[in-house]
Amino acid sequence: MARHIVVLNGPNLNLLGTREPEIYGTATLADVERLCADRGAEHGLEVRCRQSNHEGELVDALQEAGRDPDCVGVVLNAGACTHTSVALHDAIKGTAVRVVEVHVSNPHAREPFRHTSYLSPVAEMVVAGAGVPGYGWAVDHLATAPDPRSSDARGTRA
Ligand code: CA2
Repeated sequence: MARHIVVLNGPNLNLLGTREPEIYGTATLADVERLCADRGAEHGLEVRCRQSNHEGELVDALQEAGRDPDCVGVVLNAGACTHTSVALHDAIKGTAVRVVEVHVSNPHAREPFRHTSYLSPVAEMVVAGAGVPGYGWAVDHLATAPDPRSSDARGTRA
């Protein structure tokens, strides 16, 4: 099996580029997935993209990624589940899969209910407010940063 990154998008992200361009821009989910695939290819990695409007399917995808030794990590924009989901928090923690949390907008600059993330405490990195390019940086990170779970990486971070 090819070494790969999973790009996982949650509820309503299939609507990207169709409404609220002042918040989310005009790029579509297909554009996001193409960007990630191209960026992964630059690093010699396959990128597998999934989108679901269902929390449980996101949990399943995280568990599958965590079981797969060829999965380098997950780029996760969990959409609104970011702000509600203990199940996603537990899935990330329980599988120890590497996760970069991505948001197109900056939730901290929006309504108070978006200021809490259940995922940030268990994410390796968070990219928020950078628009669609943030997905590419998340792929870059997973492809190039030392795996913090490996003994080689211990002591390399400030
Ligand atoms: O900024 C982000 O990427 C978010 O994860 C997007 C979520 C939102 O609930 C988070 O607070 C921040 C919502 C995704 C909905 O996307 C739409 C895009 C276009 C039109 C309608 C919804």
